Amino acid sequence: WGALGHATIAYVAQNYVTAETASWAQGVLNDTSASYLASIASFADQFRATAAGAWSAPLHFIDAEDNPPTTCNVDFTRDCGATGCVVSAIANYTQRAGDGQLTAADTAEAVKFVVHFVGDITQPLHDEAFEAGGNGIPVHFMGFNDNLHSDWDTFMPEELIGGSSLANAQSWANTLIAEIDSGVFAYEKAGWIAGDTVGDAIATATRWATDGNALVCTVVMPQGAAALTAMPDLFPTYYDGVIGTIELQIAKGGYRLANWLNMIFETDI
Ligand code: DCM
Ligand code: DCM
Ligand code: DCM
Ligand code: ZN
Ligand code: ZN
Repeated sequence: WGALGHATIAYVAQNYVTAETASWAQGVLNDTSASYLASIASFADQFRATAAGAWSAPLHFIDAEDNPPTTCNVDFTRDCGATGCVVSAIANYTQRAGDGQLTAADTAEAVKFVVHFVGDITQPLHDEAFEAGGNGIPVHFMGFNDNLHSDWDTFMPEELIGGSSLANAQSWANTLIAEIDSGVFAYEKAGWIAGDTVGDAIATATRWATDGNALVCTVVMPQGAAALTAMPDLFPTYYDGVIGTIELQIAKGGYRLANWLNMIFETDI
């Protein structure tokens, strides 16, 4: 996701963490403001763009070597790669965030990575190898020549919300929180976190990746990539068909992140 998606996931999570988890995270991040998670939600994207952080680029995704739209699946052993992936990164930084023996700087870094990667794993194209997660699929959106990945990460969410500021993210988060509490997500939210355990983070995050990856076949490119490249513009027909899934995945990421942070704080890993 782009900056808007990550900050929105963070604000949703801030709403569902316990008071104890919030105090712990605010202490670790040395930030007691109302944006203590949202402010650091895109740190990993800024870090990855630096020479010192280039090693972390593969940690934002898992390249599932499946065959969409015919077949979608994730196999951790097959797909994670020698340099790591979003699943192994979530496991590593979950352990480090809860370790209790690391320096303050290393603990803060671990929490920042967890906040970002639990978000990225709900973006379906971050769970797909085909054309580098859609970066190699040229499309048109709102008159721009884009790639499909950037439209899912950034431009379709920004079209929905109208900007990418923290205020935009807080506003979107408030909408999603209402849907989670008593709206369209009220009955399915329990399924978003069912079985999640910090004691087996690889299995949990592989399940999250499998959930996102399935949407590549069913929602992102059900007729294949060539059909999307051939469209004069993804707006409005394709956009209208997928924007509800984008909202679902952002809400899911935030709700999961809150539960995950609560478990990191409460559990000896
Ligand atoms: N991006 C963004 N917001 C914009 C335009 C671009 O966040 N308005 C970029 C930042 C990242 C990319 O989108 O480089 C998404 O990165 P990815 O999801 O890593 O981790
Ligand atoms: N990305 C991905 N899968 C890949 C390669 C990249 O999901 N196999 C993501 C990471 C960023 C975006 O695509 O969100 C752009 O990556 P890059 O800047 O590395 O092209
Ligand atoms: N952009 C894009 N696709 C969109 C919207 C914007 O590729 N649907 C690009 C064009 C610019 C950058 O994002 O390179 C910033 O655009 P703007 O100044 O319109 O926000
Ligand atoms: Zn991305
Ligand atoms: Zn990322």
